[in-house]
Amino acid sequence: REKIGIYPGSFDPVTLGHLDIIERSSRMFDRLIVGVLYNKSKKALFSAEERVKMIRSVTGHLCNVEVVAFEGLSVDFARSVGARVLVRGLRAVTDFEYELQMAQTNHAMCHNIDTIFLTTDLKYAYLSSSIVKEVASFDGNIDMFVPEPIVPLVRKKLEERED
Ligand code: COD
Repeated sequence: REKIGIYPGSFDPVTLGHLDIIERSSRMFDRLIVGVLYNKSKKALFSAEERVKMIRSVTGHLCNVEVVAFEGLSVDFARSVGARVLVRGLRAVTDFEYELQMAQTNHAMCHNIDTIFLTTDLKYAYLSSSIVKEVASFDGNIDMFVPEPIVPLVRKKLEERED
């Protein structure tokens, strides 16, 4: 039986911290499916399709990684692709409470799905998609936060929004 894991998230946009979790967790499964949540609110900067494309463009070197958009509960998404493990990243204690609650809710809804947590690489411990958007919106340099091909896309998107 194939070992399939899912890594669900917003990835608005994908950061080097996310990419590190994708690379490391892809080695633990036969297939890792990155699940991009469709606009849970209309607040996302990038559409789900754009986010999927961006993640694909930076994971081409990982041949067991697939990227798809999903709607609804992540446990339903996991079931639909035959995954029993949900991967999440932990940065600091501030992530912990929310992550624990979500993992427990997911487990209560679906007993045969477990969540595993990978601790962030220290280099990326402070990084989040919101920080990237914040810095970029003030014209700050985001080169050290997101994979190289993502930098101009974030700039362009923010410029379009200002118009
Ligand atoms: N280093 C390591 N890990 C990181 C870093 C970093 N620098 N930055 C982020 N991460 C981790 C996050 O901790 C998270 O685990 C993952 O990467 C994705 O992060 P985000 O911020 O892109 O995604 P989230 O946290 O907004 O994703 C939330 C979900 C979409 C997974 C969640 O809302 C969800 O499952 N929604 C669907 C409805 C549902 O099932 N809800 C849960 C039951 S109530």
